[in-house]
Order: sequence, then C-alpha cells, then structure tokens
Amino acid sequence: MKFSRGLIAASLTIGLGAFGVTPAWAAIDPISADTSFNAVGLIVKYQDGVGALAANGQPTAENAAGIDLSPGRDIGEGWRTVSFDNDLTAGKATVVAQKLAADPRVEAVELDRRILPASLGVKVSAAAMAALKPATVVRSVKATDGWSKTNPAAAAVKLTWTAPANLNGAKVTGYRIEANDGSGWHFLTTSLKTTVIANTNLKAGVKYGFRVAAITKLAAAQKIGAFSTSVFLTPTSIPQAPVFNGPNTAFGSTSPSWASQNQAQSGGLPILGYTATATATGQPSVVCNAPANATTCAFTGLTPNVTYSVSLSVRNARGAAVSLPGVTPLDALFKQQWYLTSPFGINATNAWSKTMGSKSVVVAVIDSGITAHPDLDNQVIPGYDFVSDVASSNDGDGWDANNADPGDFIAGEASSWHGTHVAGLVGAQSNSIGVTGVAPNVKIQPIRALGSDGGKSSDLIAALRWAAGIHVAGVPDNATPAQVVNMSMGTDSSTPCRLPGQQVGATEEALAELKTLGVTVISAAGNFNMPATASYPGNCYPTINVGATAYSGERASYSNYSILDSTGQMVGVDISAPGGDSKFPGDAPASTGGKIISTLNTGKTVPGLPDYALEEGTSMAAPIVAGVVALLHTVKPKITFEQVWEVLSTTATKFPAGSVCETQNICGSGIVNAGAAVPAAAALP
Ligand SMILES: [Ca+2]
Ligand SMILES: [Ca+2]
Ligand SMILES: [Ca+2]
Repeated sequence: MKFSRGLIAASLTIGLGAFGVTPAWAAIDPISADTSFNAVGLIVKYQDGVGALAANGQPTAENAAGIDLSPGRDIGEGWRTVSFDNDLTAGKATVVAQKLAADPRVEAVELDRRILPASLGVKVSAAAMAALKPATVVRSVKATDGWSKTNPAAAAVKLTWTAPANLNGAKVTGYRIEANDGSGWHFLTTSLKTTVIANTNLKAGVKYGFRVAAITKLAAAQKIGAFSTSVFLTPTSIPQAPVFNGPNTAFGSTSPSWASQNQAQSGGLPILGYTATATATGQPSVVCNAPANATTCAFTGLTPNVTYSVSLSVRNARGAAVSLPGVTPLDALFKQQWYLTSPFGINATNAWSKTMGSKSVVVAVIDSGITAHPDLDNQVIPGYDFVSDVASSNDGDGWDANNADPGDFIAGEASSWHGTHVAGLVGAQSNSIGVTGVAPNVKIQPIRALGSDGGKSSDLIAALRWAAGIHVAGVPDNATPAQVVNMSMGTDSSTPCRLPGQQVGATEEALAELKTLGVTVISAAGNFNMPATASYPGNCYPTINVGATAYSGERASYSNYSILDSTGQMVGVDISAPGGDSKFPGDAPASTGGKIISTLNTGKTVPGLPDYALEEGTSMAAPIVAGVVALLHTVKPKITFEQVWEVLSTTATKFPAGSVCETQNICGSGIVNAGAAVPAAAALP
C-alpha cells in the first residue's frame, strides 16, 4: 500500500547537525497528522561484533524492537539497510527507528528515505487515445525571412498556411511546425493560428525545410494530422558575437586576432568588416578597422604602460555584434543560456578565459542515469546503477553496471530525463550545436540512484562512496573517481539528516569520508519553499547546499531557504545560483520563459531522440555550481572542500539590493561567480 505524496506542514526546528532536538512529530499522532510516505526502511549501524541477523532462535535487535524487518545490503562502514514491508510515513518510521536505536546492540539508525528529483518538470498525463482519424494535409505553406529589428540576433522564419480540407469530425487545437536542417525533422514550435513567426532553435545561414501539421482533438483524443509538403528558407540575422583567438586575448593585446566566421556565424550574409576598440580608464579609446576577409588589425596610438580592454565588432547588412568579455562559445543555443552571462548569472565567460576545465577532472552526477546525446556522448565516462528497487528501476534488475536512463515513466506520467538535463548543465560539449556546460572540458560520470518512484538514502550512500573511489561490497571499484559530486534531489517532506538523539548518521559519515578524500559534494536545497534544513540530503553536512535564484537575482519562488538556528546562525542554504523561475521570468530571453535550458530527450516513456528543454529548480542551480567547482578543481587540483567553500563564498555576487535574499539573508552567501572564483582558486597558496 502506498500513501499519496504530500508535504508535511508540521513546523520543525531542526538545525544542521543539531543534538537533542525534540521532533515536533513526537507530540502528534503520526498516522493522522503525517500523510507523506518517505521511508522505505532503515539504515542501521550495529555495535562491533553484532550481526544483522542473530543465530537460530536468538532475538535480533530488530525483532526485539517489535519490527518485522528483512536484512538488506552492506553500504559501507558497518551500515546496513533493512527494509519495511511497505513505505512508512516519516513520523511512523521515526518511531520505529528510535525503538531500534534504543537497543544496546545498535550503535546508530538513520531513515532510508524516499528521495525525489528536485526539478519542477511537468509530468504529462498520457491522453486516452480514442478512435480519432487525423486531419488531412495542411495546404499552401509559405516561408519568408522573419528577421526583426527588435530581435536582430535571432534567426527567424515567418510561415503561413491554409487549414486542412478535412478535419474528420474533430476540432483544430493548434498546429505543429517542424524544421529540418539536414539532420532530420525536429519539433520547432506550435501555433494556434495559421501563421507563426518562429525565432528560436533556428540558426542564420542554415538552409531549413519547414512543414506544418494540424493537431485535432475529439473528446480526450488528440492526433497530429498529415504534414504539408516542405518549404525551404535560409534565415538571416546580425552576425554572432565574434571570438578572439586563443585564451584571454581580449585583454592587453596591441594587435588582436580573431576567428573568421562561417556562413552560419556571419548571420547567413556576407561580412562587411570588423572594428576593434581598445579602452582604458582615463584614456581616449583607440580603434582599428579591418576589412571583411581580415582576422587581425593593429592599434596605433596606445598609451604606453596602460592595460587596455579590447572589444571587437563585426557587421553585416542586418547590423553589428560585439564580442562578449572573455571567451564566447559558438553553441547555437548559447544566447538562451542567460544564466551564464546575465547580471545575476554566474559570469562564466570570464572564467573560461582562464579555463573551460580539464579532462582529468570528473564530476559524478548522481541522478536518474544518462541518455545518448550529441552534446554529451564525448563528455561521459562509465558510471554505475545503484537503483536497488527493481520496480522503480525500469531496467528489470537492481544494482548493475549499465547506468543508462531507461525512463522514469509511471502510469500516466512521462519520463523526466532528469539526469540528462543535469549532466548538460555541468558539462555539455562546447561545439557549434546546442548548449555548452559550465565546465565543457571536464568528464561527467553519471551514477544512477533515482528511479521511477524516486530513490533511497541507502542507494545514494552507496553511490556517494563509489563515486569517490571507495569500495562498495559487490561492485567493481570506480576506475575514475570523481573530484566533484552533484546531488540534485531532495525530500518532499521534512526529514532531518540525522535522527534526533543519534551521535552518527549514515549519510553524514559517507559525506565526511568524501570530504577527507578532497571530494566536493554539491546538493540541491529543494523546491518546496520551506526551510532547507528540512530537505534531505541537502541538509546533511558536509555538502555545499545550493538555493535557486530567478533571472532578477531574487530567490526563486519555489526555492527552499535558510532559517535561524538555535545559535543565531542562518542555516540551510549555503549559496545560490540561477535555477530559473517561470513565475518571475524578468528580462530573461522570452524564448526561455525564465527557465534553464539544457540537454534532454524526446521520449515520453523509453528514450527517444536527443533534444533540449527548459526546466527550473534547485536541481538546475546545483549542477551549475558543480560545474564551477569543477573549474576550481582544474586550476587547483589539490583544492580542499574548505578551500572550495572559502573561494565560492568570498567571491559570490551580492544579491540585488532590497531582495529578500539580501534583506532576510535566507539564500546563502550570494550568487556563485565563476569569473571571480576561478582566478581566486588559482591564486591559492
Ligand atoms: Ca538496474
Ligand atoms: Ca541499469
Ligand atoms: Ca554544445
């Protein structure tokens, strides 16, 4: 029997690692007051010499406590899982755990919790497919260049068409528009009317085919009709921002050089020329012009012994584009990745002028697994699958070496491909396609611990140990241990990391081992607009627990937050990073709706085709920080957990004046600033 998922509203006062706190639920009837189901069992540490099961006839610690438990697996350092017959509410599980903890044969007990991915991915109900005949073909499709002065950098197409002649008794609910750049048909956009201007996911200078189909609906059934014949167009725009050659050449050079632009980069139009401008405080600007075919120019008249900043402008008939500071990647969706460069983004381009990461740095992504994707395939190294619950695993078995994400669909709910989105934020390849990760030159190690029904603490603990190269019983050791681990997950109900009264906890002990090994663990603070101290595993020490901000730099409306602990400290969220907020998109590019774009998959159940999609959540904020930490490990390979925290917290961007993050101090030290953190780490002794 499963209870429906719900949020415990009980007000708990549990600080990080607090001792002797009485849980609020001890005073209430756990069955009637607690409607969550977030414990699948317990994780028990026995005293030395005590086995998990007693010999014949001997009462075990479990049955002495009146619990019918079955022995589970060894997850390291004497901790062993024991499972309940059914999931229990946090309140009931805690009562059971405390009974067991009182047995002298038991050293410590922790709840084996149900953990969920910490993104707000909308699960789509599968529509009942009644007998509906699709509409006939859409007619008279025409394509023209949809370029507009108000959005000059966007390649756009304007499409018009005539509705199908026969709807087969159904109503048109919209039109599906697809584009083909030579690699196959891909979804472009939908439209309610018979005309649309599409200006996202298109590249200037690329010849596209476009086709349109009517979507019709009858009762609950919905069908996509026949596609129109293809029409072709090569959209144009202003050029992409030009890119200087080599690392950090945007600064201090008297003869800057740059990469020539191809047809797509030049906006699909001939380049008319370049202008480089050198500026310095208190000095007149110096300009050099270069013709369309040049890739360098020389400044004359610079003042000696002055450091100039150099920017480069390139123009075509549509207009001009100026280089961004530092390194600017050429990935097609880079302009949608506002969180990398916006005023309250992470200042990634200035970090990249120092490093985009090293292939010797490994970031373990403990999540739902991974799918094949052209922006990830070259980035990923082997991981493992620690989803022990066969029903939840969707791959037919428990722990196994294949970390592929088979889809976390359950009846009526689509697969989330959560691990694929998170992995792309850390390290999607910087190439000409799709997105770029924060640390595109590091390696990603996907480790599976979340299945269709979430994950379990015990699997997470095993995954943490394995990620760091620690031996886990029954599993081949990790040949390429990680320096950084990301956990984008949390509980949807209040659960302290360590059970009140316990001197040690299974999760904290594993995290402490990782810290000793120099591994930095990043966690998501959770998305329930509640104290982050209540969301496991982000409330465990030591991790860097990340809250989410909106485009504006304000706390994302869903993000968990810090609260005052008994010693007068604000605890819960350590630091923030953009996680997006679709309720408050601010000045984020309209095509993003204020959310965070990354790699995904089109499959509704099992994997389909590689894709890109927008998500929001502390699940997105955490891997952005994990990517920054991977850059710190690149410039300072022996950096410690404390040094990482020192660098991130002292270089963070201040929250906007007047925001609740600033006035109430509930979002941690600031917003992670990669461009400031990387040089600070490089300068460490
Ligand atoms: Ca499996
Ligand atoms: Ca598997
Ligand atoms: Ca890319």
